[in-house]
Amino acid sequence: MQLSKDFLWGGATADFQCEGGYDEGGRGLTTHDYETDGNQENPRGITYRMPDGTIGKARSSFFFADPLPEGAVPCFLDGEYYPSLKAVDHYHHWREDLELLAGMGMNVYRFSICWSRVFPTGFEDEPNEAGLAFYEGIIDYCIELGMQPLVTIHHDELPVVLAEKLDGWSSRETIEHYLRYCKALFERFGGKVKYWLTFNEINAVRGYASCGTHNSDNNTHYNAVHNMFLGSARAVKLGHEMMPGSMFGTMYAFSAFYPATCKPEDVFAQMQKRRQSFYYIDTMARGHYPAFAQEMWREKGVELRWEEGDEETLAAGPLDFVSISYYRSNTICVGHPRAKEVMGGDGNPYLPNTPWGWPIDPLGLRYVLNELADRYEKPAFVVENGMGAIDEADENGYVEDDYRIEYLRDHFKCMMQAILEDGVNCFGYTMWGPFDLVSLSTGEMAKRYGFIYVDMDDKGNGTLRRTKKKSYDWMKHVIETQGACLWEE
Ligand code: BGP
Repeated sequence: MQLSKDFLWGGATADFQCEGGYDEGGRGLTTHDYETDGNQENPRGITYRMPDGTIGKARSSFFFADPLPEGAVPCFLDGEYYPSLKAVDHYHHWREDLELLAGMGMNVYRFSICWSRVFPTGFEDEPNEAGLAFYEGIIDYCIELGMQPLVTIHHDELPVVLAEKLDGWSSRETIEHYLRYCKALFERFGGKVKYWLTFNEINAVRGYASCGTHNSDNNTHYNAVHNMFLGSARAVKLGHEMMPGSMFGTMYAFSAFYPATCKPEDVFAQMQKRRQSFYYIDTMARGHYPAFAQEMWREKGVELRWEEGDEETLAAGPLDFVSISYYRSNTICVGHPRAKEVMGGDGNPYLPNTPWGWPIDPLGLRYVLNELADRYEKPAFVVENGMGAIDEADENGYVEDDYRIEYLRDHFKCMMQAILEDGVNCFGYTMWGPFDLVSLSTGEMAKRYGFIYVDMDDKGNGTLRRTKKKSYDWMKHVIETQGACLWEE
């Protein structure tokens, strides 16, 4: 069992989880800057001030975001820690970080561009040259080191000024600003970047941090996402016109869902649960809403603000490939409180969990890759996968991360079986967080994914020294042998 030489192996990051440098190079604030740290017990929050001066914090953990109260303005509060401001200081370590990745033999690097580094408020007519130059440095160095850049245009964040003035993706006007941003990227990086992702985890975004909306109710959410669909379709069309040969995807958080029992009602509930998230990628991959959307809007009390021409816009920019994150699987049963919501479900008694309670299910990756291939008949790319674990580094910064090796080995084998035995056209894999970075859901550093250890704790203390973990050399060998070594272990 061996993958072809042109299979793309790499790592994936997001700007606000690794860059830092929030006030350098003319960067404007981005919505995640206002997110505090947290942990498994205490959710992250967006801190805000009310017109009468009172302060508060709204839970911001991704899909489970709470609304900001009417009149609340996000702000920084004394005594709180905001991990994105410094993150792991990739802004000053990017050369070293890229060299370490290339040292493993990686031939692709997925990273996101911070919108507010390029358009600090989101409203400027012209891009910020220092922002473009920063990313050009990364792209050029990737190419020099033999890694294709894979760019996420919008990784769950907006310039704060734009979020405040327009209520983020609630407004149709945001689409125009997004397209001006896309155009600036295509103009500058066309010819150097072939693979683009218009949005990250489109089925998991909700609320202020990821959509820039103060509300997070269904009506706000589904209308905001409708605007994102339109923005994506127009970006794909524009990208194809400006950069012939370019390939566009959107990242879809693809947890497997299993019926909790073989009771027909549970199996049916599982199908309905799957549709909650297929809704997003069905629309973007096929260029039109699925038939079940009507009933979903009715059930959720959504009044979709259609405008003339929307149908044609969606149809004109379907995705070229489908990219997924895969971390875990869940089970669902009829009557489950989250049976009709995109995220949430129960664990699985047949599977072990990570320390963060995420079920470890390698076969689930093979399952979802097949599901994806059957449903869309488009090339697939696994752009996130990995294991958040507690790493104990010795005095030299070395970590014996056998648990990570085991997790990845089992997932790689299932991915290879999907490709080589089931015939799935999956052309790449980028592991999440190849060097340790800030966790999105909890804001911790303690939840580490990397092949490379970064000496920093949950509050930003540490030398920021980068050291190779045991998994680094293991991964290098996997890439060298195109996965063949996995079958000899
Ligand atoms: C995805 C996001 C990433 C990322 C990853 C791991 O949802 O696209 O930004 O962080 O999940 O999640 P976490 O950091 O919460 O462990």
